[in-house]
Amino acid sequence: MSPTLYYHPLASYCHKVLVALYELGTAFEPRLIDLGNDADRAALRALWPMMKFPVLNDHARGRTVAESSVIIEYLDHHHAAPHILIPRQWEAALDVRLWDRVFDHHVQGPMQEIVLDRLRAAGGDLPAQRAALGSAYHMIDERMAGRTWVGADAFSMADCAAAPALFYAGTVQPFPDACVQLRAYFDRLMARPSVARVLEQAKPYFGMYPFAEAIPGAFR
Ligand SMILES: N[C@@H](CCC(=O)N[C@@H](CS)C(=O)NCC(=O)O)C(=O)O
Repeated sequence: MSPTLYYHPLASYCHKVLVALYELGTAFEPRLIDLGNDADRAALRALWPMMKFPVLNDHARGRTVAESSVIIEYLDHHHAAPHILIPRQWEAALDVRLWDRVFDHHVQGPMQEIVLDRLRAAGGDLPAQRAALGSAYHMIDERMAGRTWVGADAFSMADCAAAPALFYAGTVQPFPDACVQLRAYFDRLMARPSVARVLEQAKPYFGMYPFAEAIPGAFR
């Protein structure tokens, strides 16, 4: 029996896990959660009281797994050809985990605060969050010098985290022109079939996104 993924097609942390599932070729049952629906909220709460998605329910192993990075570690471990997304070599794995954290905390974090501010119509300028994104962009740009993927030589969990983080962050705070390596990395990520598939599935929901007008035409 395939695991069930509780998710929403628009949600950036769900994108991260969907990219991993498609990279690994893991069969799963998608269970869309509408947070405006009481029954869906109750289903999510029963699995993960923090009420955040994605959550993976692996019925066959009797295990519920929350937190996008932990879900990817779990999938990578149990996949028939494990250690595709997290390298077996310890030092290399450490780099992947570091860059995964960078994208979650220093790109998704400030990006989500800016998005929430617009959702609440609070009208804040949020200079600290914008400055944090600017610092992250420059650090990623430097990291990408001479590299194809951010965490390891091959596509890894860090790239799964980078794709949705940069996709949505670019709509709230454009990448500086000078960050040519970051821009080239973003284009490589968007061209990756797993990422393109996730964005294609998100398309019908983009109208719900408060910065929908800033999503590049190629993805709408
Ligand atoms: N640290 C969590 C973050 C998950 C998260 O924030 N998910 C968002 C969607 S992208 C969510 O559940 N939002 C609904 C809410 O906060 O009510 C992870 O990595 O999975």
